Amino acid sequence: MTYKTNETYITPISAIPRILSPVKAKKSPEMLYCQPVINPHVQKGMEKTSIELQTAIRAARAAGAVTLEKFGELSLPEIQGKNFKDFVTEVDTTCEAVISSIIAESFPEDSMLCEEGTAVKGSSGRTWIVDPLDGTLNFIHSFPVFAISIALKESNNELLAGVVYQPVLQELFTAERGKGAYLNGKKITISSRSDKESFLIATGLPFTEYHYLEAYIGMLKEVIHDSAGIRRAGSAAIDLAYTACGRFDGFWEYKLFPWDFAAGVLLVREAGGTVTNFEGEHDVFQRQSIIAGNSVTHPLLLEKAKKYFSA
Ligand code: 2AM
Ligand code: CA
Repeated sequence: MTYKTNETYITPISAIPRILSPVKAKKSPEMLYCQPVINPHVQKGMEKTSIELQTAIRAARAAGAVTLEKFGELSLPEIQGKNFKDFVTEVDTTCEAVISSIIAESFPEDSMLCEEGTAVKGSSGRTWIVDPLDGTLNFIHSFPVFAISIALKESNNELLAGVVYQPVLQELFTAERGKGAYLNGKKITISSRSDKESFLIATGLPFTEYHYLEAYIGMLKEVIHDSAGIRRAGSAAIDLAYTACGRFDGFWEYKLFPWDFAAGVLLVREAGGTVTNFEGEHDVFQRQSIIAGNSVTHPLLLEKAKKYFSA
């Protein structure tokens, strides 16, 4: 059940089916995590949002409440190795169950592709792409940089809607195709910086596959020279959201999955930025590499990616 007030939508954690949630609430979380959600309809300058975006926001908020219940309190048995250095926690799987049930209830015809394995084949041609907890390693280490990422794409791979929600900071990044990108209801735009000396560039380091380590280091060295600084936050969804709102001037990473970048790609594009893969192609779902930036940083990073990564 979602309560609606003049200014806010509130999803109490009790509204999440308990059967989906092995995470035990210790102290009445209803009030603790009833974070005010800015009602998209009452935000000045924000065009009326679709029912799809509203649903994605509701799902992201519900999952965010689950993460906050457990943040800083994970015990070892709750953490499993998915692959080498790739972890999954009970929180990832609970969040995924919460999000997928909310989406499936509202859009039973749509397909779903989720990081922890929930896969639904629908008839509509549209696909929800979900990362229930992006930055799991950070979450495990109580490093408060993680997000929920939910996107909706059409069968031609064009993105329709995207949400990246950072529960600790209560930052909600939203975008719909053709309607701009927003942070907590305020319109955001890509950075306008154009001088190398001031660029803050985000990236992701290789962590499991090392065959491209030399190429990556080669590119990294050049970007170090061509920027004020580099950041490795550990969540591609947040890197892209921060690029969309101008905190970062650009972002590049190799070997990402659709759930890591789908929502963030729409955020950057709707904020006026450019996103391609390392080949410069617009359809980012064809490969696993991402470059995002403004009219100066995107070409700069693309040129270096082509130099170091083309065979
Ligand atoms: P995840 O937390 O959802 O798995 C950043 O490099 C991206 O890689 C993140 O979006 C993160 O998504 C993923 N990732 C998976 N394992 C990682 C690891 N050991 N270190 C850093 N990032 C990891
Ligand atoms: Ca991820």
